[in-house]
Amino acid sequence: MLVGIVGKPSTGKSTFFKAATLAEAEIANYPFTTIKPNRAIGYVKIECVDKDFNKQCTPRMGFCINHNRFVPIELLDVAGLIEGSYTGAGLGNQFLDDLRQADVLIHVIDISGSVNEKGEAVPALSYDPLKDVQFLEQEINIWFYMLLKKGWDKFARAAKQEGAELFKAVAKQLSGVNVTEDIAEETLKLFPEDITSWTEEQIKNFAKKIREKTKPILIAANKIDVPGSEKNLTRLKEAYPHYMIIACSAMAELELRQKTKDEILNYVPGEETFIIKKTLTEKESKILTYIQKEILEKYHHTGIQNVLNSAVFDFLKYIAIFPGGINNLIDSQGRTLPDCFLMKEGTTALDFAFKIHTDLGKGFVRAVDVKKRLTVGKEHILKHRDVLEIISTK
Ligand SMILES: Nc1nc2c(ncn2[C@@H]2O[C@H](COP(=O)(O)OP(=O)(O)OP(=O)(O)O)[C@@H](O)[C@H]2O)c(=O)[nH]1
Ligand SMILES: [Mg+2]
Repeated sequence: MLVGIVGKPSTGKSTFFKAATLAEAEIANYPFTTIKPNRAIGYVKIECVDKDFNKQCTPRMGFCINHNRFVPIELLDVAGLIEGSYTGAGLGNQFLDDLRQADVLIHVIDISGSVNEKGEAVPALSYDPLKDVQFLEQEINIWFYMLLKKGWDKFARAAKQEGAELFKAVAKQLSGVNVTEDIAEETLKLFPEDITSWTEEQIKNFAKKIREKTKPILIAANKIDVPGSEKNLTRLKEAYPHYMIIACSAMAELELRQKTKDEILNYVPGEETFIIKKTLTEKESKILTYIQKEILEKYHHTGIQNVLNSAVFDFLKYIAIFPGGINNLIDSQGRTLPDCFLMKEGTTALDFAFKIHTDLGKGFVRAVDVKKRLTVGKEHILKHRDVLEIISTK
């Protein structure tokens, strides 16, 4: 699972990335601070199944705090994109190639309106952040359009050739951006059969539809800590009722995560409260009181964990499945419930067996729903937080 973080310069993409991963990333209030992409592990948070068995798990990857399991995902923070990047403005859009493998994009917007369209600092609330929603989508759509256009002659030939299947040619051309044959085929069905007759508008529309399926975008309305930002948030939600928009303060999350790492606080990402473990300086105390009053009490979280969870579970509709034995939840190295896999909704017991190991899939005999202690077959559809044992001949 790869989550791309995108947006115009200085909206807080690297701050978001750093808050979610605690990896090193340069942060500064001038545009194009990030040039080379940053890649690191972040986490989605789920209610761990260990508590259903009165146990404490020991994850192989990620971690578990108070029965909150943090399952690893990959995050990618890229350079800022400005309007017309595809024509070479700003850093151009070459770096979009870094996002080819992304499964979902988080569009970080500066909801406090303190950054203009070029990413330059301006007084808070002086720029209208609503203007940023469309341009970014368009830039990403144009990226897809340009990739499509590169293969257009091939498509036209495939369309004319007896027996050649157009959707295969389209999927091949766009395989680098995760377009599968299924996606190409279902999207082509929405357009006239003869692609040589398509207008530019239709090609652009096709690129947009394919982009929506392979790189869906949700919005992180960042810098909500800046006084007056709530009004912009309300306007944004009203203007884009069908978008997934989550308010956040990457700066607050970074502060809480870093202080927890330094053992000054106890804070579990995504929670509404934190515990102070050491005497604070006056400055630290002031910052934390602000975070408590202006963010946690108002919004119930800093939003960073919610954005990641929403991207994976609400938007991409993944579920988390744990392998485990009906009589034993411990692996050969003594770890309890060591693994947790993120799978697409609709995953069957057989899909899960293949995910763990091809041999398990090939030799599949039956599976056991460990929580319910029920035997299930190949076609059994799994649910979020299922624990499954696979019985296989191999
Ligand atoms: N008030 C506030 N400021 C923030 C927040 N997140 C980031 N910032 C500030 O916004 C500025 C830009 O942050 P970066 O994380 O470097 O932004 P970026 O989007 O990665 O910028 P580029 O790499 O240049 O595209 C810095 O001064 C940050 O401290 C936030 O949640 N609240
Ligand atoms: Mg950056």
